[in-house]
Amino acid sequence: MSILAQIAEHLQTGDDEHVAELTREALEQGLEPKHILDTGLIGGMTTIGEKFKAHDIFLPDVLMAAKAMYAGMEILKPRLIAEGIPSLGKVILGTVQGDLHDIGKNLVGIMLRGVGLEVIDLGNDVAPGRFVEAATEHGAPVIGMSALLTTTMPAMSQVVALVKEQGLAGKVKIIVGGAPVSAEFAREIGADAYGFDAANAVERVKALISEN
Ligand code: B1M
Repeated sequence: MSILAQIAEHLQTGDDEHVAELTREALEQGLEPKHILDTGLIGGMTTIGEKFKAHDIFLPDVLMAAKAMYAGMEILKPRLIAEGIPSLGKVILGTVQGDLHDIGKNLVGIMLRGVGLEVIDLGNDVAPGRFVEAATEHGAPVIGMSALLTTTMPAMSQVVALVKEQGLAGKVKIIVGGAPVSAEFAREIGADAYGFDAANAVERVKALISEN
């Protein structure tokens, strides 16, 4: 098995120590950092996303894989930064105001980072204006919001309204998700997309960025 296939394999079992060790070894063998990232780390994470989507694995498996991915990325980071690998795009992410649930939002963030997107994570309990400010400050084309409470879902429509008020509609696209959120709700409030799970969120965000 090639060293990159081994990295992908160990990432899927959440073996962060081996992922770090093999990533270091791959660099020593002269492999390109971007090739190690795309084929080894992102390759492994993509399989994790597919398995999670198919319900073949569960949340703890994804979190373990994410930890292993970070271990490999830590080794590659100095080389990737030095070589100036461009990000696929920026996404502002957060859980809406009044809502402290952040597990799903963090999973979405991990999966987005896994495909090479730059995620600016504002955390949880994020005020509507903060999402819009951050999008302007970072020049991000996408805002992603998560809500787990029916009582906090209206905060999502406040962000959509603010984006329109500030003349950013079309330039800044909005994706919403979370257990009580539906595609119908997303349409009703004028959001650009709805993600039903983390893997679907990745597909939808990539589509929104390519539309811009
Ligand atoms: Co709370 N809670 N909780 N809770 N909690 C729920 C959501 C609830 C459904 C439980 C229940 O009653 N059956 C209920 C909400 C009822 C409702 O409004 N309809 C509830 C309640 C009532 C509350 C409190 C009010 C309880 C209280 O204090 N009386 C309180 C509110 C606090 C607050 O936020 N202000 C509260 C508190 C908490 C804890 C702090 C204890 C904890 C959160 C810890 C944390 O997040 N750090 C907690 C938890 C863990 C849950 C449950 C059990 C699990 C949520 C979770 O993490 N799921 C939840 C019951 C449930 O959902 N079954 C419940 C796993 C996670 C991976 O899934 O977040 O859905 P999820 O994310 C998915 C998708 O939704 C999607 O992708 C993810 C991966 O597939 N997704 C997106 C999420 N965000 C997305 C964004 C996207 C796209 C997709 O685009 C940007």
